[in-house]
Amino acid sequence: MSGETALNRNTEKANVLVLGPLVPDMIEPVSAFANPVSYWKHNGVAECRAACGGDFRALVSTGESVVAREFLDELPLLEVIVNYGVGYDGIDMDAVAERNIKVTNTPDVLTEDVADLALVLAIALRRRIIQADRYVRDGKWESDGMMPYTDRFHGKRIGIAGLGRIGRAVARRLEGFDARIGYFDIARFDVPYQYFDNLGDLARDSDVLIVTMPGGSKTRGAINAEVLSSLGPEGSLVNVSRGSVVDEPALVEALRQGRIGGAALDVFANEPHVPAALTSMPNVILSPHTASGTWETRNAMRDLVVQNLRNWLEARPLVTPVN
Ligand code: 8YV
Repeated sequence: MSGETALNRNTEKANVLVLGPLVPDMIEPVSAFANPVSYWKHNGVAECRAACGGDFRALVSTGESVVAREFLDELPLLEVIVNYGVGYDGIDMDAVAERNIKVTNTPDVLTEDVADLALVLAIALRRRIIQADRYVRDGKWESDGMMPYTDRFHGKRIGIAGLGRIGRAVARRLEGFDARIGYFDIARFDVPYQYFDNLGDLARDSDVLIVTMPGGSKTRGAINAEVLSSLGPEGSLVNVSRGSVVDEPALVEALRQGRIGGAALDVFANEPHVPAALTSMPNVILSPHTASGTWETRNAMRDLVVQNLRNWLEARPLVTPVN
């Protein structure tokens, strides 16, 4: 009997199915009050159920998990989904509502790290930091002399698509760069930034368009061919939200045809798959969905997941419910 199986035979604790893998030390704190079963170590739900000898009351998912109706059908006793991530667009919320399942996420704790990475990507793209590093390593500095000039970042027109928590944290940072900030959202807010009621106009008025809107059916493909053309051949796209928000084939085409200047992407439509065309483009920076991936933030996310789970199992109010 494996260690996990032996642990999970403790029938006094609730069985928790953990999708992932998550942070390495997620399982240990959960083991203190529940029976976690690592989905990725088994072959399907039936095998997980066999490992702990019972059904699951709780599910831990990630920002990338797809929790479809059919999957929920396999978990008839499920009461709560504790998501390790702020975005829960992979969860079928209609199916969740029909089953009266509660969902929690991890807002706030990751906001500042995601905003940091958005700025890092934007500046790296404009100032060609990746190329500069390669220039030195390849000995070009010595052989060819000065590297070609790059584009300025500070003082530029920056468009923020989605002024939620992360969008606002991006805007706060941009104030320090004397940026002219514009934003699009479904509502206008009382903020000192210019409001655009559509993405095309925002893109047209931006040197850099930073995407921070949530994923899901309402925003799918929102950054389409038309928006990209509006951004223009000198414009840069940065995406730290969800791959689904950008029409990826349209982005590849826009880059190929020079209809936009470049893109820095932390998220993709079909992770971890990245379209081959993007990997060969010099004006593209690729990052493996790592915006919240610092020890500090991931530990805080883990703690929030553990607290939500614990509260649920002890019938106390959830810390960060979304429904
Ligand atoms: C992931 C994210 O959750 O918060 C989100 O919505 O996409 C990320 O923080 C993270 O990669 C862990 O899976």
